[in-house]
Amino acid sequence: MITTDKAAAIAAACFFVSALSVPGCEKPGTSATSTGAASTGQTDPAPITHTYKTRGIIMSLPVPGNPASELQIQHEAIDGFVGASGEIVGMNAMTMPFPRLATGVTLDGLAKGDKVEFTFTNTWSGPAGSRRPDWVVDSMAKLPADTELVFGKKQTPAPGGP
Ligand SMILES: [Cu+2]
Repeated sequence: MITTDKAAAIAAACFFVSALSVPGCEKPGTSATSTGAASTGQTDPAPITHTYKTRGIIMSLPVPGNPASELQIQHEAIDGFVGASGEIVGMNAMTMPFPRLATGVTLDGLAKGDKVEFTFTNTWSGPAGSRRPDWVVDSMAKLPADTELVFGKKQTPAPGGP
């Protein structure tokens, strides 16, 4: 199985890359909303949970008996993706692993190269400044092969911008 640590590390990298192109979001943990909890060292801020719907292409599927295999999807940009600080930072189109499926979600009948529409829920939790993502696929549906997907940049306004 893919460990949560691995998934979180990849997610953090994913988020980091996304944050880089958003002025003002380079250091999510240092925002005014999180410094209070960080300085007191008491209670972690409340988890931030959001569900996203996007489309993509199956790049790889988990193979039974092969712990190194996993579901990877190249997904379209997610404009509304919420970062660790609770602000919308967006996510560019990218390939990322989705190792966890909610109960009842199946990959049966899906093959590499299939186009899909899916939803996933991400929760940021942990201490301010070092929040970790954790995401689970909630639904998965195959799209017609001739569906046109767009793998581009997110359209997320810069914080404080027009
Ligand atoms: Cu991503």
